[in-house]
Amino acid sequence: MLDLFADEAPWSEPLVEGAVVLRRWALSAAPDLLATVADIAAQAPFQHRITPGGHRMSVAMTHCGPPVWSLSTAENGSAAPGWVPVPALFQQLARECAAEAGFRGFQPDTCLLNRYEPGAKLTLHQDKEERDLRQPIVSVSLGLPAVFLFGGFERGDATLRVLLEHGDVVVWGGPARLRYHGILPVKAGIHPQAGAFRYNLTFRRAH
Ligand code: MD3
Ligand code: FE
Repeated sequence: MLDLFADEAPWSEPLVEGAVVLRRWALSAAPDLLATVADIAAQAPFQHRITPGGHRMSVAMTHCGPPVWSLSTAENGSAAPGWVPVPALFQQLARECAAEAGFRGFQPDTCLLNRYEPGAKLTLHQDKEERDLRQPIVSVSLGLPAVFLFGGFERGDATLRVLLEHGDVVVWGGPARLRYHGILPVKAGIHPQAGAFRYNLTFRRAH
């Protein structure tokens, strides 16, 4: 396929106040990132979690670093059984991207890895489990493309649609941090590096 963007340098697109899309910023690191994802998944397999309402999530998840949702069980920074530390490559990419978006000194301590198979989606939600909501979240999309929904501060607010593709990075901070957001069902396809999946890595300072 002729890819008109193959030789293009990364560029950035402001989304709303506090959020910026860094297009293709993770493109050159993508093969290493995907190898690292496979490595993490070999130790901490992707799982479909059951929601509090009893539904199996279509997105499969794993993580490195202490998980956001078990603040009470994440102890003292040493790698307890069940999670692996955030790899240096992840740390560095997250730090660079945050700095590019104006968040200097970002040091994520956890990374949530989401894996989408065709049809998988994430309904509108807010991320507010992290202890310090002044810290941004850096998200890296790999593999199949997906339509990201960006809403307001109430579930029913109008949403903006943004296509996120392989290598795209989004930094969410400041007033954007508490906006509702989600992912529309991923369309079937085969990505040359990621196969039949979309992956999303979110770097967070959770603790
Ligand atoms: C906007 N993941 O893991 S990443 C999530 O593509 C999540 O897998 C989506 O939403 C995905 O919680 C979207 C983009 C993202 C992540 C966190 C945000 C957008 C955000 C927090 C606040 C506002
Ligand atoms: Fe989220």
